[in-house]
Amino acid sequence: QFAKPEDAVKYRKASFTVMAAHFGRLGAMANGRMPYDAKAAAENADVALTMSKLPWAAFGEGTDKGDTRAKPEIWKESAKYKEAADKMQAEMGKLNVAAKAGNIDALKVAFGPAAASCKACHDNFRKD
Ligand code: ASC
Repeated sequence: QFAKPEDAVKYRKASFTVMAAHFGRLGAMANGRMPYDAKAAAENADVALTMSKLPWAAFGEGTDKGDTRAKPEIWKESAKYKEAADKMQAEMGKLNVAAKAGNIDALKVAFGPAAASCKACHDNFRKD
């Protein structure tokens, strides 16, 4: 799937980076830092949801070192990691549904739990 472990690390970081950019725009709308735009919200939510599915295949053998903040717990507590990853994807799915409801209140309701699911994983599985 990846020619070298470094390629997998680069790939997963890229998918998180793209997800964060689009998730951040949803947050800006939800928190009033950016005008609410239903069409843009739906588009950003689609990208975020698609990206949320990608990083997990890139945590294979040999990808625990190099240019990464991934903690060893990802591999030592892999069931717990998978649970956190699944939770985030589920929240991103709910956020996607909310973004397509076409009203800012739905977006506001779904954004907090989605952000919390990002943070939960960072707290336990990412350095600094
Ligand atoms: C974001 C982003 C994250 C999460 C996290 C939530 O917008 O880039 O990693 O939200 O900060 O606490």
